[in-house]
Amino acid sequence: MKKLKMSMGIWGNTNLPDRFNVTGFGRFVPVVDRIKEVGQIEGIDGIELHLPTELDESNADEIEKVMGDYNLQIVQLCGHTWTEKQYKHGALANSDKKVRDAAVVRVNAALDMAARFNVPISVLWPATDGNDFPLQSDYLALYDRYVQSVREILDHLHANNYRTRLCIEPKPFEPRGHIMMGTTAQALCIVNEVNDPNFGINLDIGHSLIAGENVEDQLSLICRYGRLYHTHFNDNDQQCDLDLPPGTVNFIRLVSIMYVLDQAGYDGWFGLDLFPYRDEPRKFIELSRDNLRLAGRVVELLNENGANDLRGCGTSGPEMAVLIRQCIKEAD
Ligand SMILES: [Mn+2]
Repeated sequence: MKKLKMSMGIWGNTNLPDRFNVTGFGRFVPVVDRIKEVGQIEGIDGIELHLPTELDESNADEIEKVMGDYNLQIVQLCGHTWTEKQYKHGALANSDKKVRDAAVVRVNAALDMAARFNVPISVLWPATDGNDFPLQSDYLALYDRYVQSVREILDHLHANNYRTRLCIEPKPFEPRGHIMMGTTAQALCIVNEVNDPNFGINLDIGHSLIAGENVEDQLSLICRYGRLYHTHFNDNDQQCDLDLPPGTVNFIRLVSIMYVLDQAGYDGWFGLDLFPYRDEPRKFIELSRDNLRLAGRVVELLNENGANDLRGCGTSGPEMAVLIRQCIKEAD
């Protein structure tokens, strides 16, 4: 099997408060120790972080050294635009130009740091751009301002000849009641409008699931336009964004996702966006790695056993279900 390149978002392997327990059930782990923990886990070769929360000028040298010690690379660096008070009513689409400008400066700073570490991906998550109350926000204006901010960021990126690719990560709700561009196709619509080779999609599987989406359809649509630049893997039961290890809620769905990625020739990273509120992060990471590998082996067996022909005709639902079951048994 082709080796799966996996990266872990290091916001997940530390203490994780929730809104009902703002002190969390775990213990705070310093960033460098989180990176070391990831580095010790076989099969995880990359990390994902935020600037300035987890990486900034003050600790960049130290992080560079630790990454060298563990042979890790930074796969994704995201400019944090939702944790400070000024962003409570939005960031890149905020109605206040000063706040919007601050968000652009923040993303640009992440891109500047990304250049130092040759980071391939930088995520844009419109976390607080949206609405809670009906008619609270003018969406025509939100889209105008969001696209304008993205164009300014891309101008900065190209003016510096950066190679990092900027990705929208759509999510339908939480923290806002509605987040703008909440579905995959909405994000893709804006990506296609901006039409820049350094601007694409990071599909977070869990976000797509809570939007009620059929993930294999969404991935196929993004790949149709060549805009799938990154992925975030996790699982949930389509009620809330639980960020459980991929394949733990619905393993067959994970197989279907991996099948479509293989079919599309996806050669990017398999990011892990996990929130182990109550469990050991290491268990979440290892379970995720093992489930991704198992699903990958199932996909290989499906390919060897005629899944493509069965699927091509679109008339063999029960036969495909049996084949998937047989391949899971054989792979495990
Ligand atoms: Mn994510």
